Amino acid sequence: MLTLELVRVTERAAVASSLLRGRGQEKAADQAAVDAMRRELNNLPIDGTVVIGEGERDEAPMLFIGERVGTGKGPKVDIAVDPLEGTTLCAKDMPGSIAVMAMAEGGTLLAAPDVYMEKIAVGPGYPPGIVDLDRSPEENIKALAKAKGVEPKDVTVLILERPRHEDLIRRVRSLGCGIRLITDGDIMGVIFTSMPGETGIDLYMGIGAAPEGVIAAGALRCIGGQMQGRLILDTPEKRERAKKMGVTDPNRKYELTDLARGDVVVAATGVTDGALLDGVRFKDGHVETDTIVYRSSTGTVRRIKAEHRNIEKFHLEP
Ligand code: VTB
Repeated sequence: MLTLELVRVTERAAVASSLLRGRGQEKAADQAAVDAMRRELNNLPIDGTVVIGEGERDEAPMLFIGERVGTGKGPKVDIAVDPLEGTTLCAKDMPGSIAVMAMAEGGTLLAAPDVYMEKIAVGPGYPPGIVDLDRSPEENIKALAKAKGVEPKDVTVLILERPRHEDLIRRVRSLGCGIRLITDGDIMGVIFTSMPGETGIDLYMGIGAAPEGVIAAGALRCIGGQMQGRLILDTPEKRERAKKMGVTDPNRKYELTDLARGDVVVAATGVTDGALLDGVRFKDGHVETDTIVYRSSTGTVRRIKAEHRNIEKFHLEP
């Protein structure tokens, strides 16, 4: 039942932020998504705690880490939200921004601080441990190619386009691989590896944000891909912040099931058009949304195209 409820939450957040597509206002678009998501979350029959949110209590007025959401009458669950993933993509009306959240059994999602995380992810069907953060990019690509029965040059890697990845990109290219560079949105970047047939992506590598890593892990748990993550805690301040959130070993390499351990449901709705999801469309008399939902306990992936006619419920006034 809660699977569908979750879809409603990301749909509403997507519609709210889609009104600000292409307006160059990252903060306003994000705020619209946050407001809508929080309003809908608080209608759900859950006793939820935000473990991945908009920030720590003193920096985020809403959906802060530790905030209780839901009616309080229902299962104890962990909530991880990224109300508008890819705020810049939305502000520039570029492909790939989504409204996304994960819900899991209480205490089973890693409460990751908002720091960087080194990540590696591959889709399903490979032997366990096929790639590893402790091995070089070259070793990982060669191992993956061998398991896939292709040459390294036939492996396609997705990497965030950032100056910090210059060396990684050079090394991956030196094997002849194709690289899909994305400017933002590495939750979808990781998820893409789980559907190589649809997306053409075999491997995700590089450094993105840690909270996004946990949400992406939730989706991979459903399909059975592999992922590892390691927090980048390169200052005493970050180590302290992580420690307060329960991270005892700052160098720990997290496996997929350390990032998202229990039953987890992840829902993502397109805000702008993307490779996997269409953006929100305003039609005569109704609004259309496109959502994908992953449920780990059954491995079900649902695609939900919705036409919303009760649009007054969306609080569409700017
Ligand atoms: C990535 C990307 C996000 O943050 O996680 C990135 O997927 C990492 O941070 O969409 P930098 O932008 O500092 O490199 C986002 O771009 C925004 O949260």
